[in-house]
Amino acid sequence: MIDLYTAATPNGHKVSIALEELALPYTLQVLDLSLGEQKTPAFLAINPNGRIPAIVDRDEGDFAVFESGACLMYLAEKTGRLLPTEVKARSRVVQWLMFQMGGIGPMMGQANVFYRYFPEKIQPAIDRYQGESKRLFRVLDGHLQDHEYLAGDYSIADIANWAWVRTHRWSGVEVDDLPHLQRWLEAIRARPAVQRGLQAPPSTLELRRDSEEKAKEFSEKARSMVEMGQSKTSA
Ligand SMILES: N[C@@H](CCC(=O)N[C@@H](CS)C(=O)NCC(=O)O)C(=O)O
Repeated sequence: MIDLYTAATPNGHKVSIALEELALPYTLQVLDLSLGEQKTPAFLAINPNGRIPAIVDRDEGDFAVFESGACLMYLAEKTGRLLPTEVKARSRVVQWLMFQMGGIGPMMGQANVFYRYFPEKIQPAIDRYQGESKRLFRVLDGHLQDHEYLAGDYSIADIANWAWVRTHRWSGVEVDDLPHLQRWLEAIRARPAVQRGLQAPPSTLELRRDSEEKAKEFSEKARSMVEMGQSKTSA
């Protein structure tokens, strides 16, 4: 059995989607990030970086894994699925996984901070992170023009990128002019395991439907989390 320490965020959903796709049994340990539950000594013993997601594999001597990309690779390797073993095929998946970990995630994350959470609107910072997110979306769109998935068959690279790109409206970045990216977003959204993973735990904010008021409430909670993360003593 695997314990998944998580919250309803793109990084958290990457791992719950992978667990669902791989049909691995798991328990859900939902942390309230606005209360700082990711900074408790008990959780820091699992992830010294004090962030979700992390997993603990109870069948492997309580082996702990942090960083969502590392969690995806661990689960794929444990089951022999969603990550090929042949050297070049594996490298292609890892390349697109790293593209998300080093590009899409950080850029969209900072777009959210400056566009949604910061009380001051610093327009050059908003433009920088939204612009860089859009540039990365164009890279995905160009690649998906002649590839069904990012790297051969559906893989952890698709799961990682999809969990972030699907939240593009929250970052204030549109994809109307990116038809191949839209096709891929819809194809992955239609997978039953993806739908189940998104319920673990359910998104607090449904990006297509929620009211401005709910978005504001969510942003305020996220802002206090960002401020807490800036404290010098924080993990
Ligand atoms: N690179 C890390 C990023 C993890 C991360 O930023 N997690 C966020 C939620 S998506 C978090 O735990 N935030 C709480 C905090 O900043 O204290 C990963 O991919 O696992």
